[in-house]
Amino acid sequence: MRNTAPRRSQSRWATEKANQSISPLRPNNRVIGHSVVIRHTSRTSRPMGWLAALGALFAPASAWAQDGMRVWLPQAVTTTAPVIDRLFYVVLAITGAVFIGVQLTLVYFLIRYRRRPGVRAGYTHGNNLVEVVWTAIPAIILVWLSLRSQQVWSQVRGTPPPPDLEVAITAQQFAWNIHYPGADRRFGRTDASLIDEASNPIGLDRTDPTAQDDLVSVNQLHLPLNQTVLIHLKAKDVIHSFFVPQFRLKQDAVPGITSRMWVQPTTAGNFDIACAELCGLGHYRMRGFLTIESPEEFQNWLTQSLAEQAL
Ligand SMILES: [Cu+2]
Repeated sequence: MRNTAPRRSQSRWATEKANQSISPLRPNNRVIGHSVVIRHTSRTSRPMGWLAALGALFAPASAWAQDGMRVWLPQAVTTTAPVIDRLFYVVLAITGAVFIGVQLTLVYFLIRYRRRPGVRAGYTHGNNLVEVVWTAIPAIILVWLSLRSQQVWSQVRGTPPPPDLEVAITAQQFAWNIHYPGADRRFGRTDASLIDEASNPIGLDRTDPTAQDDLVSVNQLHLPLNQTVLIHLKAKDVIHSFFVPQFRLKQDAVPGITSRMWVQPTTAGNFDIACAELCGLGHYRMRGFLTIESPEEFQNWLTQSLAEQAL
């Protein structure tokens, strides 16, 4: 017979130790077996707990409401975003139809060929014609999809149309530095030795004549509606990723490489710029603000920001 006495005494010892360590702090707490029963003595803790629970429940709901209560893809606000969406829907329709067809066939076969008394299973060693057909059809679909994807890719990421505006975005831990070239449409010279994190995060050489009308803003990207914008994306320290879901555009910002992408915004509004690459402890707060507005409003913002910068 197994002797369980030592285990019991050990258990009692553990309970007593736990009571000793907990009781002085919380007189109402008790240890039952190995579990601690924590009694809330504060009268305000329960309503606060309910409030916190309600807050946690409504936080995603309010984010959802802010995004126009969408249950599907985010709003598409550039000329190329609907092109990407169309490709997405084509792939979804094909894979969705195949998925439903396969599942229905599976259920039909499960029922039709279920085990029945007196019925022996029939064995088959395959059918060459059927195998050729079910290999050829997916192959044709895949080739067609890759050709279509290539068309979309060259439209979205190929040679950009002549830009109306150019913007340089330099990502850093944990901010987006936005550099506008100003009226002369030429970016001023930048030099890493001139970088001052507080006053000159991109190291713009203010003695350079082309830098005189340049604007550098932090986390504020304003873009004019219906104009083609060429974005030069760089990184100062580690790899970041520029992501605006409404653009359907995500581009890594890699130190030492200038990546180019272009957009033509079609809808005015305020959107978030997210960093989509884990870039350090402050990654979660690397959030930029994108404003798409009419060209007149954009010019006003640019003029006003330049005046504020000169102060
Ligand atoms: Cu980042």
